[in-house]
Amino acid sequence: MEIWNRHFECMDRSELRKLQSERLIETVERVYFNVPYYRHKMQEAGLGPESIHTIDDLGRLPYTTKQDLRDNYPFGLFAVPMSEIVRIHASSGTTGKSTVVGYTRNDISTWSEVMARTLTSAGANRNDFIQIAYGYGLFTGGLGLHYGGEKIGASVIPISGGNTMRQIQIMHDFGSTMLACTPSYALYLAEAIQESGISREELKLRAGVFGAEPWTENMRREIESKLKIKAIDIYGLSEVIGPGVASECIFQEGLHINEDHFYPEIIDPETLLVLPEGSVGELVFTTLTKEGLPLIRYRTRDLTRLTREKCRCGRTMVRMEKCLGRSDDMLIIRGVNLFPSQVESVLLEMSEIKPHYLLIVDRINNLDTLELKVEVDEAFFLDKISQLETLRKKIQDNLESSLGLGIKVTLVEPKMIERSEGKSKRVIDKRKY
Ligand code: DLL
Repeated sequence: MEIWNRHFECMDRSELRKLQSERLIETVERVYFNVPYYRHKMQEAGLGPESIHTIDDLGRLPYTTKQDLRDNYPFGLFAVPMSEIVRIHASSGTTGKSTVVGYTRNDISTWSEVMARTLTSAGANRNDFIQIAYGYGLFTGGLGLHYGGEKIGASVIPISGGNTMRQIQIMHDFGSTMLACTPSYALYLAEAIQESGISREELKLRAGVFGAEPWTENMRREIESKLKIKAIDIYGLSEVIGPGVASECIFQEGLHINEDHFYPEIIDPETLLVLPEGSVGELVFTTLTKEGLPLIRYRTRDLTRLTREKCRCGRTMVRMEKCLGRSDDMLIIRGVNLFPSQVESVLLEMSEIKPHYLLIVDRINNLDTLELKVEVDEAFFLDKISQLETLRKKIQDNLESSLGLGIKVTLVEPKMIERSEGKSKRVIDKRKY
C-alpha cells in the first residue's frame, strides 16, 4: 500500500508535536505582525507572540469564526500583500458576502501536497484516470482535486460538474478509473449508468473520492454496490484550504487529518471549552503553514470526534470520525453551502412578501431539491393570479441571482406558515442520507 509522504504521514507523534509547536509559533508571529484583526484580538486578550511556546499554549488564543471572515470581506484577513496571492476561491453561494480565501504560491504547493496524500490514500497512482466531476470555479473542489491528481502523475480529466450523459460517455471512452464528485452525485450517476444500457463491465472505474457534503455508511454501501467501486470519504473546507484537510485510507476507519498543516481541536460549541480526546464536539482548526490566509482556531461548525490510535495503514496522523452533523443551521444543497439567513435577507428586500417562510429540502432521484414556501402580504394577495405568478417568478429570480441556486418558490396565503413560540422552524430537511 502506497503512502505519498511517509516522512510526515507516519511521523513519530512526539516528533510531530515538536514540528507543530515550531509551526504554531511561526503562524502566530505571521498573523500578529501582518493581520490587524489578529493583533487587536490578541492584544485584547493580553497576549503577544512571546506568549506562545508550544502547541499546548494554543488554548490561550481566541477563536476565529465565519463571521470574522465576513466582517473582513473580502481580503481583510489575508496576511500577505495581494501581489503574493496567486489564487482566490470563495464559498457559500456565488455572490454577496461569501467567504473569500486566498493562496500564495507556497499555499498552492501545500494544497497539491495534501491532495496528493488524499488521492494516494484512496489507492490512486500515476496509472489512474481521474474524472473530476466536482465543480471548477470559485468552489475549491474541482481545482483542489485537479492539482493533487497532476502531482501524483495521474491522467486528470477536468470534466467539472453536471451533464450526466457526457460524464458517462467520457467515463466509458477514456476509461476513467477514479471518480471525484459529491456522494449524492455519485449515486445519481450510478443510476444514470444503469439506465444508459452501458454494462458495468465496459467501465474501468475502481474507486471514488467523495465529500463536500455529509453522507452516511448506508450511502457508502449503496454507492459501492451500485458502482462496484471503493468509496472513500474526503473532507475539507475552503477556509482551511479546500479538500485535502482529511481523508480516509483504504481501511475506511476514520479520516486522517493532515495535522502537520492543520491542527485540530474538539470543543463544546456552547461552553467553548476544549473536550477530552474521544468526545463528540465541534472541530476547530489552526493552520500551521498557510501564508495567504492563516487561521487561528477556526470554528468549522462540523461535529465529530478524534482518535490518535495508530491506523492499520501505518499512518500516525490523528483521525476524525465521519462528520456527524453541524452545530449551526448551514445546509449543503447540491454542494452549495446555504444559510437560511441568506434566503431571508433576499426576501426582506421585497415589500410584497412577509418574511414568514419555510424551506423544504428533499432528495429526489439522488438530487437535492429545495422549495421555499413564503407568505404573500395581505394587501397583495387580493390581486390577480397573473400578478401572483409574476411575483413568484421575481422571488425565484432574485434568489437565483444572489444565491446561485435554483429554488422552487411557492406562494402561500398570509398566516399559512405555522408560527412557533421561541425559535422559529425555518427548515424541514427530508433527505435520508
Ligand atoms: O466542500 C471542500 C471540499 C471539496 C471537500 C471537495 C471535499 C471534497 P466548502 O464549500 O467550504 O468546502 O464546504 C465546507 O462542507 O464545513 C462540511 O460541513 C462540509 N463537508 C465537506 N466535506 C465533507 C465530508 C468544501 N466529507 C463544508 N463529509 C464543511 C461531511 C463535509 N461534510
